[in-house]
Amino acid sequence: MNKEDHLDLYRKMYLIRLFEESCGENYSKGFIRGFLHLYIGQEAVAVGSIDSLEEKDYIVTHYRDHGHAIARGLSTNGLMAELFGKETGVSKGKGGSMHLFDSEKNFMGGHAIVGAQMPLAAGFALASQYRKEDSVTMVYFGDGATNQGTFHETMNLASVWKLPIVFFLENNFYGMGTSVERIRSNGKSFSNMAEGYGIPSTIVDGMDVIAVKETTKEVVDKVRSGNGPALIEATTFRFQGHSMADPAKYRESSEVDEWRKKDPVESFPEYIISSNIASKEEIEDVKKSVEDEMNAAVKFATESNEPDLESLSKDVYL
Ligand SMILES: Cc1ncc(C[n+]2csc(CCOP(=O)(O)OP(=O)(O)O)c2C)c(N)n1
Ligand SMILES: [Mg+2]
Repeated sequence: MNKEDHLDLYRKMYLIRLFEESCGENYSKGFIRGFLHLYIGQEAVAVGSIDSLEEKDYIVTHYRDHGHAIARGLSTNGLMAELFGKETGVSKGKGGSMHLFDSEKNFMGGHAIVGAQMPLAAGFALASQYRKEDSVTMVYFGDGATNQGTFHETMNLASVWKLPIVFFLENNFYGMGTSVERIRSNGKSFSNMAEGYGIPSTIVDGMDVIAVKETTKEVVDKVRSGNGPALIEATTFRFQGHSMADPAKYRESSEVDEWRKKDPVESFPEYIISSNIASKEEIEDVKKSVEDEMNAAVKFATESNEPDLESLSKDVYL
C-alpha cells in the first residue's frame, strides 16, 4: 500500500464518521425521520473489507448500512438526499436509512429485517455461479442475526452448493440492547457455528482497517477461486445506541470508553503520521475536502424536492 492508498482508507472512514454525525444532527432537527442506526465506531470494518472487493462483486447488508454504501462509493449527495426523503435520493426518497440501494454498483441493499439479507445474498451468489461469472457476494450481518434461522439455512445451503459467498459478521457485542454473552446460542463461538456447516472462519480486529483489508482480501481470493463459502468475524463496537431512540442503559459508559481508545478514525491517521507515510498537513487536506463534500451533500439534500404523490405507486410491487 502506498501513501495514496492509506489516505484513501482514511478519507472513507472520516467521510463515514462525518456523514453519521451529520445524520444524527439532522435527525434531531427533524429533517431525517424514521429509523436511524448509526455506524460510528465500526468504520474500519466497511472500509477495509469493501476495499478488497472488485466492481463485479455483490454487496448485501443490514439496516446499519450507511458505512457500506459510502465505502462502496455511492454518492454522498444521493445518500443524504435519501435520508432526507427526497426524490434525488439513491432509492428515490422512498427507502430511507435502512434501504440504501444502487444496482449499478452491485450494492443490493440495505435490509431492515434482521437476517433477511442472507438468503438474498445466496441468490446473488447462486446467480453468479450459474452464469459462470467470477464474482463474489459479500453479506454483512450482526452478532444478533446469528440467532435467526435464515443465517443457519443460508450457511447450510451455501456450503452444500459451494456458493461464492463471504459471510461477514460484524460482531459489535450487542444486539438491540442485549450483550452477545446473553444471546449467543449455547455460548459457542461464531467460528464454531460456521465450522458446523463446513465453512472455514477467520477472526479479525475490526478496529484495524489494514488488518480488515488484508484478511478480507485473502478470504475473498479463496472464495473466488471456487473453494466455497467462508466466514469472517470482525470484532468491533458501536459507540452510540442501537438507534437514535436508544439511550443505551444496558451497558456501562466505561465499556464504551475502553473501545473509544481504539477508534480507527483517530488511531489510523496517527499511525499514518507517526510512520511517516503522510504528513499532518496531508491529513488536514483530506479532512477539509471531506468536510466540504459533507456540507455540499446536506445542501443538496435540503434543496432537493420531495417525491411527488404519483411516485408512491412506482417501483413497488402492487
Ligand atoms: C426479524 C426481526 N426481528 C427483530 C427486529 C428488530 N431488530 C432490529 S435490529 C435488532 C438487533 C440486531 O442486532 P445485530 O444483528 O447484532 O446488529 P447490530 O444492530 O448490532 O448492528 C433487532 C432485534 C428486526 N428488525 N427484524
Ligand atoms: Mg450487534
